[in-house]
Amino acid sequence: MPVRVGVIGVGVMGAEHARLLHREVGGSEVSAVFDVDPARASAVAASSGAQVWDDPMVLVKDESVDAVVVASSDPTHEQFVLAAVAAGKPVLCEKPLAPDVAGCLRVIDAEVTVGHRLVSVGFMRRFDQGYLAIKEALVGGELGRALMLHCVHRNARNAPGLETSVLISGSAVHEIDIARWLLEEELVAVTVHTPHRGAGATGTQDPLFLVLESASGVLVDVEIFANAGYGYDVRCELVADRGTVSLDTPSAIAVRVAGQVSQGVPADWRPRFAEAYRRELQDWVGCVRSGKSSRSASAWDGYAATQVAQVTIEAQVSGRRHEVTLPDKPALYR
Ligand code: ISE
Repeated sequence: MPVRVGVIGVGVMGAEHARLLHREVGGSEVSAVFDVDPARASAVAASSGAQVWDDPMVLVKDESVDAVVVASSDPTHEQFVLAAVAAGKPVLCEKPLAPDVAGCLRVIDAEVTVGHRLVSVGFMRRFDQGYLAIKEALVGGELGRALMLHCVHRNARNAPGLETSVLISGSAVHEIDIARWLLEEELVAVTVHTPHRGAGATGTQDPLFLVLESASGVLVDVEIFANAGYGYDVRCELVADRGTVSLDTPSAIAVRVAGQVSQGVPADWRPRFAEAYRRELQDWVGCVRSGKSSRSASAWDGYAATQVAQVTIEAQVSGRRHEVTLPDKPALYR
């Protein structure tokens, strides 16, 4: 029997998750859809054969729903994740788990009370082949000890008037999570530097340059540039004491004509990480069926990412180095 998934929130990401679950992920079907925009819900339901619900809290509990994807607006994530946990149903929540630390901790408390993992958080880069290859190279030992991680995260254009804090909580949060995942340790301090504003900054401090410190002393620098203009460009280089491994923007083709070579640059994250999203959903559905824990980020990872992002936002305002303190990790997440 396929896993019957209810999707809450079918904007850009939710609609894509519904499409993938319906057409490309094996062992799943979309049985229920909710969105604050009934027309959007109806369109996605029609294309995936799902039922439209007008109350997401009822959707979560209904017997026609085995598992839940939460892709609604960030501030609503906590309530829907808590409802899924209360119903004993696996839930994959788009990042962030919650925009605030308190909300993340409430989810952790609820999951610890249940006593087993139900919550996965959609940091899809953990399923990107490039990042998986970097992790494999590091774990393999040939490179030696990690010293630094250089990250570039550029969007072509972001919403005008974007709050500077969203560069951190909405974008750099991916580097915060992937650094923790690659290095397998927590981040304990952060300093934010502010270069000249880019032409497209429109009032936002854009770009930003973050320097994060891991518990063992690895330095992670992140250039976050929301209005780079030319395209979506995510890069990562791990520098270790015997070598480096780096991820550049994968390009399917290079065009050579009239003495020039050109390669396309993705327009945004969706084409760049399309395969990672598919693999993330396939892993999650597989784990829902088998009962095994997903390789996705856990509620603890979601909390840690939000906690570091919040401290980074404070560091951006103060211009000083800020330390990150986390409580002991509950046994459920060790
Ligand atoms: C967006 O919200 C995402 O989550 C993308 O993965 C990220 O690359 C982009 O910068 C964010 O705006």
